[in-house]
Amino acid sequence: MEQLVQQIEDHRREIAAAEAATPEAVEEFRIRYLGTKGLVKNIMAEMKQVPNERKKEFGQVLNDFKLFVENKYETLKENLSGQQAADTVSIDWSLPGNPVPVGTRHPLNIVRNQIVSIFRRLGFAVAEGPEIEDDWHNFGAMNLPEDHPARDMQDTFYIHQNPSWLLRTHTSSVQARVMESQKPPIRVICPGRVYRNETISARAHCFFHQVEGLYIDENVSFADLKQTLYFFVQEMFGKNVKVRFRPSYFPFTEPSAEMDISCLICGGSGCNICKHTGWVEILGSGMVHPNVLENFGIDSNRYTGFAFGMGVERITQLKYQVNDLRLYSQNDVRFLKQFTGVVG
Ligand code: 2NM
Repeated sequence: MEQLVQQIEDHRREIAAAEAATPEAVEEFRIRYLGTKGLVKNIMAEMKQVPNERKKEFGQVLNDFKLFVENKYETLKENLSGQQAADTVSIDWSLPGNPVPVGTRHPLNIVRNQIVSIFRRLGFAVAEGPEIEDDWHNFGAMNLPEDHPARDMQDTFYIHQNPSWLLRTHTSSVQARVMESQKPPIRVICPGRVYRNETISARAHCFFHQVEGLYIDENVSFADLKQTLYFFVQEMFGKNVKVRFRPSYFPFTEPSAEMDISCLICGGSGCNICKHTGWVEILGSGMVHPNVLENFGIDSNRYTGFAFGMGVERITQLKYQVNDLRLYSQNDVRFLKQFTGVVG
């Protein structure tokens, strides 16, 4: 009998360490230890070899062992169903994922990129500069006299702490910095935000976006200006659009011209957008004033250049019929999402 008790102890250790990860393994455990031909039944059959006076004592050991094996079996079953619940209830791997909302490019950035890419194809490089400028780069170097109305507090934002600093009113200040640091030939475009002190309405804002261009070399003529800007308009608005130049005035160019295109809405027959003229203004341009060139030590007898400036809001309005400037900065998704998928 001592031998039998020892055997039971060995089995106990083996069973305590048993694991079952699948329903099949749990069933195998049941058959092996608790089945009709299983270990527990076999050991019980040994009872007849135990002397009568020790049968009661051995019966206790056997009973204990049987309960132990049954408990183990229940534990293995419970572990298995807990694991299955975790697998099936909390995560359904077949469900689609939560969509992450993706933003869209801002219409002004789309159009800015389109403008920039057209001029880059013509060999223009992109130049950028600071939005907080000094008087010289924004006004002085651009041939604006001290008493020019654009310098007035009403039109320009000056920095309170030091009024020799201001928010640039055009990106010509970037071109000033290019002329300061590079020698001709110069061929740059300057996209960026500019600031003007205006009352906010559907037609005016205290800031807007510009792309200005500058081309300086020997023998640059007004014909180059016209052909370059005509190419730009055809790429931007299509081959059927007509253009015209009207004489104008800017302190930094001489001669100066404003460029109109035939109205995209009515095709030239007259509508509200073109105020029944058939034409809409899109940019200002001119031959760089000799004073501007000389301000940067560029010999105006040897070099000539043309320059132009356009408002990105204006081009976007014409291209996408945006009729209220405020829409550009109100962050209204109903407006912005209309440009989903527009390339630029
Ligand atoms: C415009 C119209 C005409 C312009 C001139 C210059 C520079 F740097 F050459 F002096 N930059 N941009 C210019 C000329 C800008 O905007 C309506």
